[in-house]
Amino acid sequence: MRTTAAVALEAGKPLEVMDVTLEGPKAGEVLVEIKATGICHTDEFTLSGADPEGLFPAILGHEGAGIVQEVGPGVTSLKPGDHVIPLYTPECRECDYCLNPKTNLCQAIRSTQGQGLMPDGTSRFAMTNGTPIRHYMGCSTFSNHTVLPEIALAKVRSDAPFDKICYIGCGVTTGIGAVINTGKVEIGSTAIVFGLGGIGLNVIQGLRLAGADRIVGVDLNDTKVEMATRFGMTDFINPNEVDGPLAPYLVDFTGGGADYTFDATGNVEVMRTALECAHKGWGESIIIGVAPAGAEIATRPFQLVTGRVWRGTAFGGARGRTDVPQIVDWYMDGKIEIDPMITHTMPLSDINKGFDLMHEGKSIRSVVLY
Ligand code: NAD
Ligand code: AHE
Ligand code: ZN
Repeated sequence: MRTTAAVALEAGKPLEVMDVTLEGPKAGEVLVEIKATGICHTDEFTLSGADPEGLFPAILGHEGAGIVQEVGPGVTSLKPGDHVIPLYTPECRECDYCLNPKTNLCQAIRSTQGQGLMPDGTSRFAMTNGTPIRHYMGCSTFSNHTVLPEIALAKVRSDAPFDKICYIGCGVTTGIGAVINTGKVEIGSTAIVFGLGGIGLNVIQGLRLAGADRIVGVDLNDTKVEMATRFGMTDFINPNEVDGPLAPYLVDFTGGGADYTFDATGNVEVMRTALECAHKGWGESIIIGVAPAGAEIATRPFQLVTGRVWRGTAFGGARGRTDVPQIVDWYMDGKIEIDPMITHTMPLSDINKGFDLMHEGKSIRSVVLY
């Protein structure tokens, strides 16, 4: 079939909206009509050329929601008409990783996914002249139609609005999951969140849900304060207004350091600060941000010897087919909020404006509506 997609032709160039060809679903695969997709900083990271796994031409996008159009042979858990959220972290429920309760990192299709290919090692997308186009994070939601493995789709209730629940495909689940699944934050905790964007705000909302007492937000951009406060931030620090090193300042500000700190910036210097302002003896620092190719984290080992813990989280530790439908229910039941964070919407033809708004620090989430 033909469909319309925003194609990343090369690193550092705007996306180009064009007709592409899409092969139908093979065994174990599903054709989905995407109805809405968010633009996450990770899409920008890959488009910029900073992603060691970045391949071009590719159809980016990994934060979508849509409707099943067709299923390939052997698909049993989905049927045409089902509402779904694509999962860049699939859940096969059979691999060693899925069977180990300590991780959500299903590895059933990770190697082909990282090469921008379907599990059989081929792409379903091509230019109209036949040039193959790579998939991205197994999702490629910047296309009106896409094909995914059955294990990479969460079936969700049909009364939930696509233009809001698409955000659960990455940002909402990542931020809330980092608190609930990865940090297992206790009631009464003190936390510091670095980066108050589409992910950091959901960390804040997760901390409020978990019953944290003090939620300190850190960002270079003062315009993020209003939204962060609305979601539960109790204190704000702009590092540009702090004299001297930030970590000791934050240790002092929190009366000895935070029980939990979160990096949602992707900056390795910030990650170091986040570790070093975690409380001596027990503070945990959780890396969410994705750092560019070649970047490395550093600290004095003494920081760990004296009890701080450095951890990371992908997709908030969530097992998508199991957890995502539940998070959709939380949204529909009013337990979590999404709508105010979707600051901009646009048609696919204007998708590059979404990237511009992100670069300018003017948006929290831009959502493309098909
Ligand atoms: P965003 O652009 O919406 O937000 C980033 C925020 O960080 C902005 O408010 C910006 O002002 C702030 N910031 C930048 N540099 C800073 C600094 N030095 N100090 C303090 N604040 C600073 O991005 P996002 O969509 O929220 O994504 C955040 C990060 O999380 C990205 O690196 C993204 O790739 C990553 N991410 C990771 C996962 C995962 O599963 N681990 C999932 C989604 C996104
Ligand atoms: N490809 C990059 C790493 C990118 C990365 O860390 N991706 C996160 C999700 S970011 C969503 O916005 C992730 O889940 N990683 C786990 C995985 O298996 O990819 C690189 O550095 O190579
Ligand atoms: Zn993302």
